[in-house]
Parts: sequence; C-alpha cells; structure tokens
Amino acid sequence: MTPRILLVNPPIYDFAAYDFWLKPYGMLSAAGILRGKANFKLFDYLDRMHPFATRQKQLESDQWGRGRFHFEKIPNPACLEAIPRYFRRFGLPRNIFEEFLSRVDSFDFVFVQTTMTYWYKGIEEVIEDIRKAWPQAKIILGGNYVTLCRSHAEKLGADFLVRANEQEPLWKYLGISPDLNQPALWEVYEKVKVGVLKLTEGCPFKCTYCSVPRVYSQFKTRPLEHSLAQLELLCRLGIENIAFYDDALLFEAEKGVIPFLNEVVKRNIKVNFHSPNALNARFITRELAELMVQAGFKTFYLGFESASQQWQKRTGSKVLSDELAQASKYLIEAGAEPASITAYQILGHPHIDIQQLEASMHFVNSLGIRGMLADFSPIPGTPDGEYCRRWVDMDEPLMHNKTAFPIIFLGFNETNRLKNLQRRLNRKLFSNQ
Ligand code: B12
Ligand code: SF4
Repeated sequence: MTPRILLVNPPIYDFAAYDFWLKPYGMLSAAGILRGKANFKLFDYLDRMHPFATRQKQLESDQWGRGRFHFEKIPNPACLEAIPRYFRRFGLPRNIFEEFLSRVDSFDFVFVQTTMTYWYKGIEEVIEDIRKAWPQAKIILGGNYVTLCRSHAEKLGADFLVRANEQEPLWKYLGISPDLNQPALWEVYEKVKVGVLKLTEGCPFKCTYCSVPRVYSQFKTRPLEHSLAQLELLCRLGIENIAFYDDALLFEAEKGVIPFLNEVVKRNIKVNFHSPNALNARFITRELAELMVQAGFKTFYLGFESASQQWQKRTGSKVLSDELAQASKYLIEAGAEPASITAYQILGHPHIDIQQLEASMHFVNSLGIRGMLADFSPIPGTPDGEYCRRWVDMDEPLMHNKTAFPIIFLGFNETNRLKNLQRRLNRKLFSNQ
C-alpha cells in the first residue's frame, strides 16, 4: 500500500510576522525526493492563496508576492509578559484545520515544518489537533527548530524528529527509498505564485551570531542540472516570484549562480528573483551585478550588520564598508532601483558597544540605498547566543524571539528610537514610497 503523508506548515505565534516569501521549503524538499512513492496532501496555514485569505483585501500581495497574514491577538506567554507588544497567532484559523481533519481520511504520517526556534507554539497546536483527530498517525517534525533545539523538541510529543543533514533515518522510518534528484514537491499546492530555490548548501564564513557554520559542515554548490530542474518545475506551475534561500548564494559564483543565471537568460525565462536571506556584498562584481539585473533580480538584500571594523573582526569579518559601497554602486549602475537595494543591520546584538549602529545607519543612507534593522535573535550553540545566557534563559526557545531580545537588552525606548531613526533615514531618500 502506498503510504499517505500529510504535510503541515503550522501557524506562527509571534509579535510580528509578514509573508516575506515564506515557504516550507525544507519540508517540500523532503517530500519531493519521495515523489511518486507516497500520496501527499498539504495544509499550509501560511498560504495566502487559500480561499479564506484571498477573500480579504488587506491580505493581498504586493507587486513581488509579499503580504500580510491573517492574525488574532492572544495573551503574551508568561515569559514574554514584560514585552510591551501584542502577541498574535498568524495564519489560517484553527477551525479550518479541524474541519479539514474531520473531512479527509486519516493519513499514515504527518510531516510538520518547524522554522524559527521561537515559533514552537504553532507546532504544539498542530500536534494537539492531529492527535485528537487521528491518534494513529505518526507525526514527524523537521527543520530549524528541531535541529537547533532537539531536546526541547523531543518534549512536544511527536513520533520522529529529522535534523538538517540527517535524512537517512527518516527514509528508514518511512520504509521508502528516495530519489535524490527530484525537485521539491511544489505541485502539492493547488495554486502557488511564490517559489523558493537553493543553488548551494552551507556557508564558508563563521559569523559568531549564526548557526549555519555549525549545522552545515561545508559549503557545496548543487549540480546545475538539479537547480535548473527545480526552476523548470516552478515555471511550469506559473510561479512569478522566486526567493533564494541560500546562505551564501554568491560564493564560488563561477560554479553556482553565474552558470545558473546565464541559463535563465539563454532560455529567456521571465521570473522575478529575490534574495531575502542576504547576499554577501563582497562577491558582487560589476559583471555579476549586470547578470543579476539582466536575469530578473528585482530586490537585493545585502547582509551588512555594521560599518565598524572592530565589530566585523570580532564576529567573523563577513563584509566591510567599502565592499558594500562598491556592490551598491555596481548594482545601481547595472540598472537596479536604489530603493530595491537594502542593507540589513543587526539591532540588539550583544556587542552593540562596538557596533557603531547609528554611524552605520548613516553610512548606508549615504550610499543612497535602503537600510533595514534586523532584530537580533540569540541562537543556542552559537558564540553570541551562548553569551546571551546572562540576559535570557536560552533553554526556553521563546526567549530567542527577535522582537523580544532587543527590547530586553536595549530597552523599549532605545529600540524604538533606533527603529524610528531608520524609518526617517529611508524616508529622506525615498519620500514617495
Ligand atoms: C530562508 C531563511 C529565512 C527566510 C524565511 C524562511 C521561512 N520559511 O520562514 C527569511 C529571509 C524571511 C528569514 C528571516 C529570518 N531569519 Co532566517 N533563515 C532562513 C534559512 C537560510 C533557511 C531556512 C529554511 O527554509 N530552510 C529549509 C531548508 C533549506 O533547510 P534544510 O535544513 O536544508 O532542509 C533539509 C532538512 O533539514 C529537512 N527538513 C527541513 N525541514 C523539514 C521538515 C520536515 C517535516 C521534514 C521531514 C524534513 C525537513 O529536509 C530538507 C531537505 O533535505 C535559515 C538558515 C538555514 N540554512 O537553515 C535561516 C534561519 C532559520 N533564520 C534565522 C534568523 C535569525 C532569521 C531572522 C530572525 C533574521 C532577522 N533578524 O531578521 C528572521 C526572522 C523572521 C521572523 N519573522 O521571525 C536563524 C534562526 C533563528 C532562530 N532562532 O530560529 C537561521 C537558522 C539562520 C541563522 N542566523 O542561524 N529567514
Ligand atoms: S555569512 Fe551569513 S550564513 Fe554565513 S556564517 Fe555569516 S551570517 Fe551565517
């Protein structure tokens, strides 16, 4: 008998959440390699193409496929009570899932996507509902939360946990042998306009605030044919916007992104590419900037974090100010809209004393590009996350929350002051937006 597998992308419990090209890409990839060997169905709480969401004007997508999620306000969890922000549950209402569970026959396995460590309340909700409706179904969790907080995740009551880079035990558990060349299972969506690609795995840098170096031992470029097959499937399904989820998309560009984008141009493929997960400005040459614009990149997010050399040196030296300046210049000269180029800077990093955040914000602004403060989430097992144990209980994943940590560390007023300053600086450059 072909096994039946339900895929679930849970709701988000957080102070804020926005559909910034969020897709359960890890779960779709894990399901893709089992294509044809199981019967799949998807329930994605964050699907804004679901009829419940498409009926609501305020949930409409912007020109690049991003948009708001439906939400309900809920009480703050006890450990976040002191944070003066509304806590919410984002995603389709719970009763839509309950109704779905009562309507369809029980599945043998349920895959549940986990993403941010501090989003585990959504996983608890899903497990509770599945257990109630289908006590026999085996619940399998995979993704970032399981990888970074294994012992916490073990207490949630699932049957099996899948960590990044440890796939074989899953195939044994399911009794299915995978076909590793298959693309992610995008066709499981009835309607989908946003897709994800990943041309590489891992990252050669070792930033002290990031978990990637610990989880993915080495950097690798995926075979070009595999990436092109993924792209072809997305195009066949009518996807308009594609976000890269790579950690180091531009590293060893001559093996990965350059041949890929050359092929996009050669085949005259018309999609909009985005890089929400930050590009490294160091690797943007004039030629690469031109190729990216020509191939259809519409938004460019660059990881900058700080203009302070001392801070960069202390945290891994990923990029320097003149490299950001040069990359912005090349992108603008290649035809990218300045307003579509954004430099991220961490807000609430524990070494803010040497970060010179305000000076960095002014520096980014002087380049004529947009700045964005990326709230710091302390990650267990990273040097900077472990250092944060002096302020928060790192064994409680809710305390990794990115809205909460800067407020706990810097105070509410200072956090707001810096965010307002960022808004003012952007408005000065792009007053019409
Ligand atoms: C893409 C990405 C994003 C996207 C959104 C992704 C999403 N869907 O929500 C964007 C750019 C918006 C984003 C934002 C942020 N992110 Co982010 N992001 C990532 C990234 C690069 C990939 C995550 C992903 O989708 N992985 C899926 C695939 C690619 O992972 P994989 O391990 O290869 O998957 C395989 C297996 O693990 C397994 N698998 C995976 N999932 C599942 C599920 C099931 C059921 C099964 C069976 C198997 C399985 O199968 C896959 C195929 O083999 C990770 C880093 C990383 N490399 O994982 C950081 C990461 C998750 N982000 C991180 C951070 C810090 C952030 C931000 C807080 C940054 C900021 N300050 O703004 C924000 C938070 C956003 C918010 N609203 O709170 C941290 C985690 C923080 C935490 N506490 O959990 C990470 C780990 C990076 C880091 N710095 O260490 N992020
Ligand atoms: S360059 Fe980016 S992905 Fe790589 S270690 Fe640094 S923050 Fe993480």
